[in-house]
Amino acid sequence: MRIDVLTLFPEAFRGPLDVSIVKRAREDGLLDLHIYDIREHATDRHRTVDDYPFGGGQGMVMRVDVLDRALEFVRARAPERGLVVYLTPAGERLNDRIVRELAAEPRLILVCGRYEGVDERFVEHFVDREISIGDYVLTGGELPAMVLIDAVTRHIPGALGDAASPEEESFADGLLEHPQYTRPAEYKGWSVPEVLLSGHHAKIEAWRRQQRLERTRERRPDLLEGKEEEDDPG
Ligand code: 4FV
Repeated sequence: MRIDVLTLFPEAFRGPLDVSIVKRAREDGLLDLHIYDIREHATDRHRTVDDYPFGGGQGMVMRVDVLDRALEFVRARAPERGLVVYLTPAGERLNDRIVRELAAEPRLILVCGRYEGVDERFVEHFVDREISIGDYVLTGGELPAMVLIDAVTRHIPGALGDAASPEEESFADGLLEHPQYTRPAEYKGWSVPEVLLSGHHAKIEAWRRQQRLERTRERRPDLLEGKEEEDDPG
């Protein structure tokens, strides 16, 4: 999978994507990640990428002409067309279903906004999907882009190593994860649920499913809407 990122702060991407699973996915050629500086495509001698909003108001807006040139440049770097994703609080709320959809694309081009965002004509004419990581305002789209890259990389076949698969995890079945325990079996008088030490796999799986259902009911009943009927049509 190829992911291209358009940003005003390429240096922001150093670090979080250079460790552990994402680092190995890049080393193993499973993820081909490229970071591009939008400012490279400004044409005036002050290399301006933003301007005052028409109609007044606070802050600055990123220029459509600079973004268009930057996108055109990036598009030409690889044969696949690439799905253009703009990270914005006004986008679809990122969830497991959307992560899996994006992970199925051969190429993503992520656009990171700054200031008050980008000129709407760029969104209208060049963006395929607008994605939000949550209902709060950040200083830039860079962190949301890294969240998306991390989540999508886990679904690239082989990225989690052959042991683990994204199928056996939170949200895979629309439920929250069951609680986890490891050694020491006893700590400060706190023990581990007996069933987990029983070696009885069927009982362990039944207990874990019950835990996933209970925790989801308590913490995220919204995730169960339309699901309960599905499970026990009784
Ligand atoms: C954001 C979010 C987000 C808005 C103004 C960048 C900022 C600034 N992106 N999910 N929440 N973006 O807050 O995706 O340009």
